[in-house]
Amino acid sequence: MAKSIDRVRDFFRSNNLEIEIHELPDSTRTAQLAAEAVGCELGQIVKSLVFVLDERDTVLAFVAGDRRADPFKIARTLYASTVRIANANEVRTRTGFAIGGVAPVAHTSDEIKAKLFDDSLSRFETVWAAAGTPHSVFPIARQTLLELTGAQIAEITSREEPDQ
Ligand code: 5CA
Repeated sequence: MAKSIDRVRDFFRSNNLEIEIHELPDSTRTAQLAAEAVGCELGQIVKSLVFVLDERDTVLAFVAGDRRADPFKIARTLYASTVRIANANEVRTRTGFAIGGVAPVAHTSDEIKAKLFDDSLSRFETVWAAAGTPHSVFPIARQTLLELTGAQIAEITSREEPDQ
């Protein structure tokens, strides 16, 4: 399998997108570290979080770095009974990326049931997301990311206690 960062790079190339991946000496494995590494607001970092719906389906939630994804709101949005965060192994098998480097695009599985886009990201014109490793991120117009992922905008977060 291609190195995970190469999958992201190839994805941009095949979609004719001139997006520069920033490979950083410092870790970007959490939103806080990523914001510090690139010098942007915490909220501009998009976390690509993996959830398991009804113990079966995969859902990706793109969440602002200063917000906490709320599984109850995700369940409500998707009319699901149960929603839980995926464990490390599930994240890897369902996206092809490891925790800390999950990109919002170029997943190895096309069996992702739904993609949700935190409505609070509308605060930012440009956002940053992981490029497949815990040392790489890329900037992208929020609207471009929304269109590329085909995600649905929804109110799925709460303000307090952001995820890592
Ligand atoms: N590269 C950064 C900024 S884009 C990044 O990937 N951030 S993240 O938030 O998307 O990835 C870390 C997230 O992984 C945490 O918010 C948390 O939801 C999840 N996570 C961390 N450890 C675990 C774990 N042991 N099991 C399940 N999820 C975890």
